Amino acid sequence: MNLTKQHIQDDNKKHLDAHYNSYNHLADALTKKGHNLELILKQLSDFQVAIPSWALGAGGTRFGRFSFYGEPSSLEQKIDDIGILHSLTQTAGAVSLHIPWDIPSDYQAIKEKADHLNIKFDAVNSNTFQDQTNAKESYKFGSLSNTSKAVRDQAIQHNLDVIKIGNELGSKALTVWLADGSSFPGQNNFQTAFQYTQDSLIEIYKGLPKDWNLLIEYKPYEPNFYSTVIQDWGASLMLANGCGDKAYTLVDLGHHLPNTNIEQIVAILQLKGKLGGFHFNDSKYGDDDLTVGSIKPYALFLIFNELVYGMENNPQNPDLAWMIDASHNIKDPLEDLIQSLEAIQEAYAKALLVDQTALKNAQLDNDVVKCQELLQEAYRTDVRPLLAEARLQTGGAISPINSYRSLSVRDLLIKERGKNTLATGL
Ligand code: LRH
Ligand code: MN
Ligand code: MN
Repeated sequence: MNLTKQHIQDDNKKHLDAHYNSYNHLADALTKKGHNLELILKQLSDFQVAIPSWALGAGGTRFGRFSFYGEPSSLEQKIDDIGILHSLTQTAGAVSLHIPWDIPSDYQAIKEKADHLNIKFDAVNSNTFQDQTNAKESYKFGSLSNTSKAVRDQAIQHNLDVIKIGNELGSKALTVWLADGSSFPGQNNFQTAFQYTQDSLIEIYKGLPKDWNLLIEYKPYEPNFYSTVIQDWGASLMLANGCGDKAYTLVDLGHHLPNTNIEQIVAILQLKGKLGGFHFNDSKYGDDDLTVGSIKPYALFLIFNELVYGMENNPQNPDLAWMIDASHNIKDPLEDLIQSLEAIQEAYAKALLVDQTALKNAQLDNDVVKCQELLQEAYRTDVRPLLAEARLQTGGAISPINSYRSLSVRDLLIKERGKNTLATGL
């Protein structure tokens, strides 16, 4: 379907008066407090988040999957869907592919399509947690950490193949997440498994093009429930350091044990120049992959507060690969992604409003109350008009969800693709 700038502009007309009412009010208050609105609007417009190719269909649980009509059934259609998201939000200017779920059949055509929609190819994700059809070796007992050299070699080769695919598309990073671990005590030798993983990652690292990064994701449990080889940021950082300068830790918000202080992890990794990427989602219990900001928006703000501090004070840390890693069973996946993108921008905008100088001074004075007030002053600001203005200025929708609905995007997709489509992936 062709969602043009004109469609969006026409739909914006209904919201313009209300928007300017609230924006002018907010702009006035923020300017009086000394904020540079032009700069904040630019920072918001520049902040682009990759959409994973597997989030565009309705996800499932291990108990069932309920299809959402009009889902994309090819990579081309997935890129089209990201184009829709990007037109409305102006924040989804990248795609992150999972291989082999989304191997392009025609590279030139895919590149042209993405280019036309202003979408870049961000980090590519390898997959050694599922057996692929016709694969010689099985990953049932691990991949890069497997006790069998043949399995490890197959997994290493897969990662090298993924780099090749990403390179053709213009990606600059490989994300490795391993399901490797054990479900029962005694099943694995922890030391051997870790050492094999390090050795395998070094082989993959050697195959990285010069300007590429290796992003190593950690997760404490699932699908293994006794031990996971790369269980936490410490394990990931050790492995990254063992590989070299171009290897970094990737933080997925859902990959922590309850109550972990994620903002502190983020801060220290940036200090050490080792935070490479970020997967956004939200969770109540585990790796729930719920809509960003739907459960713990204040925690997200505190994380962004550290990210903003790091982006301003840690030149030793590279630009981060931002990606949404959420997947749904019950919502329209596009509406869900719009909500996630909005929550990310909201947390980012609030973090940009934190008065860093005043905070530093309050910290020096050990004025604990003032420190909290400064953070909460920013957090309590309703920044939504700022996000809307940033979108409006770049041709997006004042209210992406409302425009998505009033322009009947899903109905048009169903008309085009039919009811019984099934996306690849999760
Ligand atoms: C693992 C994970 C990882 C995978 C994705 C599908 O839980 O977060 O990033 O690639 O989910
Ligand atoms: Mn992830
Ligand atoms: Mn996950």
